[in-house]
Amino acid sequence: MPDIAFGTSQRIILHLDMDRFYASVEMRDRPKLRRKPVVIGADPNHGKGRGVVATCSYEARAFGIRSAMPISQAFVLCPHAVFLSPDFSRYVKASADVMAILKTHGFPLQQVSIDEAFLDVSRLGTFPAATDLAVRIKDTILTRLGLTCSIGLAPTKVVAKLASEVHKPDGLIVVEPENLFSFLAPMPVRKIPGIGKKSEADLFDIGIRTIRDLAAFDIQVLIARFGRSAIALQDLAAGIDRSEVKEREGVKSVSRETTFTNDTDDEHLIAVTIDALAEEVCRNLSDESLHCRTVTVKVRYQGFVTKTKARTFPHYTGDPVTLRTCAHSLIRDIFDGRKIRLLGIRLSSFDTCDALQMTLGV
Ligand code: TTP
Ligand code: CA
Repeated sequence: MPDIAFGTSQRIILHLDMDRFYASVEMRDRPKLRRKPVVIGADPNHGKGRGVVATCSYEARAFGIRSAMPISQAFVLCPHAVFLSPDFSRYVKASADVMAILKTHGFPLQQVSIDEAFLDVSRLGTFPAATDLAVRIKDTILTRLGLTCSIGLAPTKVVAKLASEVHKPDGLIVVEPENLFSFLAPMPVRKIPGIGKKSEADLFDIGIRTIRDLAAFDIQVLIARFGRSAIALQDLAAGIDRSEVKEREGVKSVSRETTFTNDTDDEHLIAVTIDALAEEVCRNLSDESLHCRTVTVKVRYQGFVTKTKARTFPHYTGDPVTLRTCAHSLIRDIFDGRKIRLLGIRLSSFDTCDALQMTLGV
């Protein structure tokens, strides 16, 4: 039976998150970029570019640039930044190198994204021992790979993840059981996984702003207003989180999407774009030695209406021709003649769980 976290937990969870990951790989490999505002993402095209920012250096963040921001806005904020298109194969390699270092310690490992993983280091027995390990991991990643990361150590996964965020870059925050609640209490409720913009606004309406407010609120009132899910949210607010580090939860999908420079209904351009996207996702699939069963095509029309259509094969395949042909047939099924803004392809249902979830959209 897993421990409950608050106060009595014996669990020690380590969460590692690489700092400004894609930008760090670029700056490591091209020293001239260091200390400069570097933006990885779509082509800004002198301010007319239509994709988004994948990530950026902290120097670029000082100008207000953020992940997922339109690249045109990033260009306005800092026109003299160095804008680079992503080179995913190098990020995937760096990610694999980081995960290999984490694996050497023999603790249960759950990779949750390209640059993020949990380790269950409870076996070490004490937080000071776990802290020593965290220092060693940070040191190894820096000396062997030339990259920095931030680590959180805590009795639960949710708190370990929050802890890794608070002191970026190159952070190490340890939240021992007795400090769990004082760590969580002042944070905005939005920090709790499962509370998005909408729930945050609903909670604000009844005067709940911080995690402390949520933990102390009458649960019956919360249930009446938000349903049974309020119980789990209040548990998380009290530091109770029984979720375990799941070793085999890895890759769920490999995807790639692109925004057209001008919205288009040109069938030739659409077909060529599908070819290029298919080639890229198939390359990622083969880099990771994966086979998949499901192909999903996504179309965003002018006005942002988005449609997806998927097909699942009875057998696993890594064959680029099969996957590309499938993508073409899916796009024929959903293309209704309207002008398209964005096209994407996702491959999923893998035959191995050894890799990572990657959304390679810019
Ligand atoms: P994050 O860990 O969210 O961000 P980061 O590593 O760039 O920065 P931080 O130091 O704050 O952790 O994402 C990891 C990588 O995933 C990021 O380097 C690029 C990619 N990514 C996108 O492509 N689009 C996105 O919207 C986000 C958030 C990340
Ligand atoms: Ca990161």
